[in-house]
Amino acid sequence: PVTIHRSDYRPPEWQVPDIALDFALGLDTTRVGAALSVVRHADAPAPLTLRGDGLTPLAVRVDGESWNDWHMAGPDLIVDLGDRARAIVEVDTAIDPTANTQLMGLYASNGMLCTQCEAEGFRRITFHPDRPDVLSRYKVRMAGDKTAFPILLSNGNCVAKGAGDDGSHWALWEDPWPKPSYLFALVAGDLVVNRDSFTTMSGRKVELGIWVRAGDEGRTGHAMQALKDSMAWDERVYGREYDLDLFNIVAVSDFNMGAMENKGLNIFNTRYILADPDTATDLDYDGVQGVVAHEYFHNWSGNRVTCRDWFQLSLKEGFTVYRDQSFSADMGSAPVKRIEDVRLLRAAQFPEDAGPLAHPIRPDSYQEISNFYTATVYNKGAEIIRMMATLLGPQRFRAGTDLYFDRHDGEAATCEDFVRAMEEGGAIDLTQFRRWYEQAGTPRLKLTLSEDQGQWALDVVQTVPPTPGQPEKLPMMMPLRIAAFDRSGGASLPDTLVTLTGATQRIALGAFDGRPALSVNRGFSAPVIVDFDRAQGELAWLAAHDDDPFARYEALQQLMLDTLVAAAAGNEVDHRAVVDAVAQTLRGRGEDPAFVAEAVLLPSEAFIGDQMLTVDPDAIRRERLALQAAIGRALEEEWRAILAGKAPPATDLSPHAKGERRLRGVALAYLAATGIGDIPALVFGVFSDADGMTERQAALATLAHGDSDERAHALDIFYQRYRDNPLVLDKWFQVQAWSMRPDTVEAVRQLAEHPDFTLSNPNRVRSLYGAFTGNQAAFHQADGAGYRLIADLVIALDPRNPQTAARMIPPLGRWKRFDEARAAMMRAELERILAQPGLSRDTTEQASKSLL
Ligand code: BAL
Ligand code: ZN
Repeated sequence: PVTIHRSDYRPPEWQVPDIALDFALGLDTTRVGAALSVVRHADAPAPLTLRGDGLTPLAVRVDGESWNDWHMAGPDLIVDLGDRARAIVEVDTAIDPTANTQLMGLYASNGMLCTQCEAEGFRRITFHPDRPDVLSRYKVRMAGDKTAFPILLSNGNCVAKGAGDDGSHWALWEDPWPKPSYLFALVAGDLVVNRDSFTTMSGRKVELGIWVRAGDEGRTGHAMQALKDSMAWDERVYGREYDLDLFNIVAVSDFNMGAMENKGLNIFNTRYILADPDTATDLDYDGVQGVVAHEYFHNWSGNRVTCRDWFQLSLKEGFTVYRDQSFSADMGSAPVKRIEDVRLLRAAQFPEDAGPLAHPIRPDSYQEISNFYTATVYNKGAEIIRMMATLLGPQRFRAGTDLYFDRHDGEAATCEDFVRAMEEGGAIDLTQFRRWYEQAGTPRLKLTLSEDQGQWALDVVQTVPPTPGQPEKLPMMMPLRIAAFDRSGGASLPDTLVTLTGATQRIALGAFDGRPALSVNRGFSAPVIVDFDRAQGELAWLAAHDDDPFARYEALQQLMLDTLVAAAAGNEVDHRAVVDAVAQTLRGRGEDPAFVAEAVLLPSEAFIGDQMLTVDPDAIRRERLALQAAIGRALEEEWRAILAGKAPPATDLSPHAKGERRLRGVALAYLAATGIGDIPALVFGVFSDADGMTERQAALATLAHGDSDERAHALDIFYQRYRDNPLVLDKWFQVQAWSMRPDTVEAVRQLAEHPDFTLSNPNRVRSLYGAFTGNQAAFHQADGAGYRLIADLVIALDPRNPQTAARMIPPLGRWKRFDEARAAMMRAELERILAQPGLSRDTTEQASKSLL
């Protein structure tokens, strides 16, 4: 495969200010007529290169005349326009949406037609430059059978419609805002709508529509509320108003991503639209709210200001994730949201940064851009924006974003443009900070406390580990929030923001009678790993007393982590300090049960593994279960008391009610770990009595770990009740793939043969195999059966859907972190994948890089 380098960027030789598209819609054949008005930007005559993927030009015309001066260069169409400076270039093509199993371009899903064009799907619809720095105004005419496709939608506004005599009808849509081709969208199908409206801050009324299949409209209320809340929030917090009179969302069940921010016509995975208390958990509700917000916020951070090239992807994604995180924090509990965001970063991004696929948030090269929709570009990208916001403070950050939006409105911008706007708007020098865009790898801060004549100081040594292609690193600039407490009640150093810049730095803390309890990286102010030796007593004290909730959470997690890592390494450990700290934290549950639920949750098996030189999945599982059982037994009365109270009604989505349900789920898990005889019946009781999916799923997942009769019974009841609801059936597959039972590999293999399993639905694939790769001990089963299972999946899925197949590879790429026997088996599976003939570019890139 060809490697594309960021340094090779050249401005486009031709711009396309206007495009008219004409679709004759059909599920098996859709004919596409494209008329591109092209304007030369190169000084000298240059041929027009139109990118294609699997297309054949049926006719080419220039300025209305049939044209022969064209040829194909691989998949692309090269049109020789002589010395013309502008022209109307028309190309006719035909595509088969039903055969499009990649779900990129125009495809059929459950009888409807829809599109996904980011990053390079538009070239699967028609020939086009298909690069984000070519922005056009679109006119889209579509015609099709009125019965099959009663609803016809595209970007912008519907300006005309009509019907033919033959049962067909048509619609003409115009989008006044120039946009790159990746934001084009079209939907045709039999859909119903939940309509509402929003009045913008300047008094304009915007029609809102959420389109779903008949029967699903009753589950769109939460998404609609989230949309209106997002529109109001972006006005209030960023001063950004919506810019069309219509905003449509369509939900489709076959979708590679979570959702897509097409201008005025967002297309969503049903998973992030549909929710009601019977079928969606509180986390599902939060997911809907967060993703609706994310896609809406893209209207400014992504659409009005787009990316110059795909290397700049984090310009829109990192910033938009930061915006959706801030929105969700404002809508619910900010500390809990921060804990969730950091947990995700550590689960998905830190391992990526430490492995063979590590890349900076602005990569330098790629073979297939779809492989770069990563936790690094998205979530670490969001942390980089958050650090700038922290360094600047709210007012100066807002001045920076105002400048960015105003200066680059209507443009295709770069990450550098964003940083420069922050520098100018926020009056700060970010020269060194730019390294965050250049260097991959998670920085480590080694901390030591020292004392001289009663004055205490903190020494920080910063290192950034080598990553592929980047052996040497320079220190990063970062905001580090700290505080120091005198445990005996003396004066403290209050919350202080320190800007780190050096490889070594000394921070004066002031005078303390004895070693202070140091609260460090408060609020997770920098996305780094902190190495700091602290005694159990100090961590327990911070877990109880730190005034920063995130730091309290971190202290308890560190206490648990130290215990678990020591135990997994074969050391004798005492569980008492952790039990006492959990008991202490539980006492505060009345005020903020969601925070308490997060804080008392044991670190994941994967995160424990990340702390070890060589990951030992079996020892980690054993020791984590042992600690869970110890906490379960020691605090049995408390857990039972939590469950004895009545659960809040599932319709109550207040943060407190959600927190109570979350804590009840944690209590179920702790009690189940004890192995006490009546627990399966108790959990089954919760399952049966549940009035909503949060409790029902928590109980089912708890039972799924064991081998009680109640397990089989609950799985059967759940299946029978929800077999016709795809999103809920996904959960049925998921809880079984998460199971800690020793036969999970075999169970997953059998579930893949279940009549309800299909490779054609990405949600179903992720619910079984994605959940399985997150089950560390099962995926890393010592005989390598888990690795074989995933490699078999990748091989079967790649010809059908390379994007989703390639996303399953990174877990196999972590082989360096495991013992030699496992590493050899993981490598062998990567090699087996690479030996397949006709492997996609997506999978080839991921598998070959994973071997390095
Ligand atoms: N732009 C791809 C989907 C998303 O990040 O919103
Ligand atoms: Zn996005």
